[in-house]
Amino acid sequence: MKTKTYAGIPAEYSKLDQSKIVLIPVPFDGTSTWQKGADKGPGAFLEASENMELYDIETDSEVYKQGVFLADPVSENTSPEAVVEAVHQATKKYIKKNKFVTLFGGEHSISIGSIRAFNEMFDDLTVLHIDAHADLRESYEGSKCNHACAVYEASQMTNLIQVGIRSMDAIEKTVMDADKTYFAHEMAEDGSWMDAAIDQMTDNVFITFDLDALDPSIMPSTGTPEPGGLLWYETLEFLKQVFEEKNVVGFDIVELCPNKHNRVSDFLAAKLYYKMLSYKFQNEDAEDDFESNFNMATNEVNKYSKFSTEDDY
Ligand SMILES: [Mn+2]
Repeated sequence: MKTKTYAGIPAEYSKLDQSKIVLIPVPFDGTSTWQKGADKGPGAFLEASENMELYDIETDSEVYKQGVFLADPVSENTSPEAVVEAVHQATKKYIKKNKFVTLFGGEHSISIGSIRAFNEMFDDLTVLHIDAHADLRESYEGSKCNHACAVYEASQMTNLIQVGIRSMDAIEKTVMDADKTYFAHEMAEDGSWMDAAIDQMTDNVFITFDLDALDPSIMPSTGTPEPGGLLWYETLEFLKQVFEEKNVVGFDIVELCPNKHNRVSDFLAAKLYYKMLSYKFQNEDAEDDFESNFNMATNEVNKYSKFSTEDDY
């Protein structure tokens, strides 16, 4: 990858020690069922990021001054299981360094590793899953680490809230929590879904954002596009509200499948990532230390049980 610093930011804002934010690229595309190319996602995203203004009008901030460390890409690609484990370890390593950890994929199976790390390190984790697809299969084509299984583990071990869903197999209904699922056709008719979804979240929230949640008219470059998706400003309105009301502990963005003849999706992904950082840090002084609330005491224990106070936020 050509990029030396994220978005070409000055070196003084890109060193690990001084950075509050870590970005882990995961260029993996091993289990896509139809169109390959998500392995090219991080490169296209980083290139677009270098050609983007770094002042955010809406928040009147320059979030890169909080420091963004561009980690080495997770280069493991021998098997989906090995990639998930490599992502899990890399994510955990930087959480323990008291960083705000973000990842850019790659296909959605990488999120199994990132979610596992966040769930081990943070108490009572909500996973906010924004996607066109339910991704709730326990296994698919012989693997539990297929992109079609991205949030099955999260459904069993975390407070999973699904937003934007408009494509699934009937079998996934047996796993899905209907009360915590916001289908696209319902969201299109009734704007109350934003408040309703936020009310169901615990304080610690990890966001896994599959770009195909967005409408293909604004995000054509994705492996499995579905009509009827989220538009730009409603997406930002929702995200902004989540960042304001909850403690977002990290996020990943996945499934950018770049098309060299049409770069608009790369730029959307770059802007979305930067917006999410801007919302996270808009009230933070760049001089102040970042204080992650990860729980060192629980991180060596695999938390196999979903916490039981789920109706009590
Ligand atoms: Mn999807």
